[in-house]
Order: sequence, then structure tokens, then C-alpha cells
Amino acid sequence: MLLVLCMVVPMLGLSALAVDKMTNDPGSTKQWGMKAVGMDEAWAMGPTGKGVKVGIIDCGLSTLTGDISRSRVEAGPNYTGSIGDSATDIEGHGTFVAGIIGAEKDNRVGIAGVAPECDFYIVKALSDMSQAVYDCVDAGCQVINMSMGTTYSDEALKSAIEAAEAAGVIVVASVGNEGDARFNYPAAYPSVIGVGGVDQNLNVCEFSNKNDSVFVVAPGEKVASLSLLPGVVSTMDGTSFSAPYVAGLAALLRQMNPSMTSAEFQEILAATSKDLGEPGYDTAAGNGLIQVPAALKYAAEKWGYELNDTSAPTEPDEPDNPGTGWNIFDLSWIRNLFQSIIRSIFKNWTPNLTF
Ligand SMILES: [Ca+2]
Ligand SMILES: [Ca+2]
Repeated sequence: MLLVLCMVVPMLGLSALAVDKMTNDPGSTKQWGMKAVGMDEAWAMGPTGKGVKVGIIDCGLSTLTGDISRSRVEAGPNYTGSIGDSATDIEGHGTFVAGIIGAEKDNRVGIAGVAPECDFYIVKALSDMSQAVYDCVDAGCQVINMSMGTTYSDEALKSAIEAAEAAGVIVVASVGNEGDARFNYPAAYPSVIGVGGVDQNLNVCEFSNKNDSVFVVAPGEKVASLSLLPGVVSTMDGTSFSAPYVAGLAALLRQMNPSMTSAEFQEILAATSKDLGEPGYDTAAGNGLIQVPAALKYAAEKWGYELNDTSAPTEPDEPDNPGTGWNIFDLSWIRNLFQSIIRSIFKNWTPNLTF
């Protein structure tokens, strides 16, 4: 089976447009994509993906980045033959995808993801997509992200996707980077949310495939996320990195309503995404660019869910450098304690101890 991860070879040179700092994560100013989908507002609205298990079928997830704690990651099967279990990654694609979905927010490391408190179930698979889908369903995933595709339909994969739909699991997939009208599977199956990419000017990326498998678009160029180097944020291009924004949104909505179906998710996306290009649905931008605050509000209204009131004035953020006064980062009390213990042990004959 010919299968490609939906990434574009990174181009050196232009860097992403900087945006205002939205969180205390150092890569925040590179996260133009989070701003474009409204996360600067949505992070304060309440849902964080807590309690929702997101399956990622990819090349693994490295927990050495320091921005997705090991306790959030369940390692599923590894079908790739690469070393390590599924909670490792030597290529970086899966880790980058996971960061967009759910990197921890305001922990002063890396970036912030759409659903910063979701749980992850990782299957390392690059050719056994259908088995990996069954694994995610069996593991109780509510959402599956597949930033990959193959250009011909395969009965086994089709059946697996149907089984996921029957089990109420929402599958999100990238539409592919050939830049033409060809279909990629699983994105082109009707129950799967196919996601294309836009650049920083909200134009549909040239490489993003254009056909009726495109349900919505999300940032796909110079997308910032976690590299394999701890603490280092990099930027990448590809519809691989658009799908995880939508998977993250699915996790937020699934927290609000654990029984949301794929059809309901499609209804919410179609009603709340920002139309781009030709008026109405088109095969380049689908129903438009996802808008997370509008989607959460629409869903809250639909389900009678109470979101945080973000119109109320909020407390100013804690400054990055704590000022004068007591703070937990001042460890001089430990030094003082040790000094007094050592002094009491050595009594009067160690007057010149210094720390
Ligand atoms: Ca972070
Ligand atoms: Ca349009």
C-alpha cells in the first residue's frame, strides 16, 4: 500500500509571522495558527480535552519534549518495526502532530495545544492503517487523528473507518499534499473529517488537495509545534499539521458531550467555520477555516452546556519574573535550614561555612 505522511519538505528561509504572546509558553509568538482559529479566546472558555482520549496513528510520540507528560500518553502497538514503543518517536512527525492537539499550556515549555489536557493513545503504524484504527477503537479513543493517506481506497481501511463510525469515534484526516484534485483515504470516506491547509494570509495552500473530501481547512503552513529536541519549537508545512487542529477541537467538544457523533461534529463545523474563497462551500477551503470559539458556543447552545463567561474582566496574568515578596522560586529558606542543621551538628567549630 502506497502511503504518505502528509507533510511537505520544510523550506528554509522565511519564518512565521510573529503574533502577540498568548500564553507563557516560549513558542507562543510562533503560533499564528492558534490565533487564526481563535484559541487565544477559546483557551479561557473552559473545555481543555480533559478525560478525552485522542488516538494518533503516526510514527510515535516522544515524551522527551517536556511539553506532553508521560502520564498523558498510552503506548499502543508499534507496527513499524522501529525501535522503542509507541511513546517514542525518532522521526518527529507524530510528536509535531501531538503538540498541536495537546501540548501543555502555560507551563513555560514549548507551545500550547488546542486541547492541553486531553489524553493520548499512540499507534505506530505507517502501512497498517486499518488495524491501527481498530486498535484505537478498542482502546476507547473518542477521536482519532490520521495525518496520512493513501491515494486509493482499500476495503480493509474502509471497513475499519465504518467500524469507528459505528462505535461513535470521530476520525479526522489530512486531505493530502499533491496540490491537485486527487483523493486520499481515509480523508475521502464520508464519515471522516477531511482537513486542508491555509497559509498565514488565510489563502488555501497550493499543496493542499482540492476536491469534495475537504470538509474544512486549518493552518497548514509554517505551523509551529514540538520538535524532538526538548524545548525546541519548529515550524512545518503540510495538511498533516492542519488535521490536528480539528482533532483538538473534536476533543474539546467531546469533553462537552461524550456522545457527539461525527455527523453532529460536521454540523457544528459547517455552521461555525469562516467561509473563505468562493462564497459557500468550495472544494479548496471546504466549509472554511475552523473557528474554535464559535464552535464551542454553538455546541454549548445546542447541548445546554455552560462555558466560562469570557466577557468578564480577567485577572491580570502573573508576571513572568516574580517581583519582590515571598515566592516558591526563592529557595533561600532551604539554604538557611541546611546552615542551621549543619551548625547545630558541628556546634561552634565551623564558623566559616558558606553556601
Ligand atoms: Ca507548553
Ligand atoms: Ca468558500
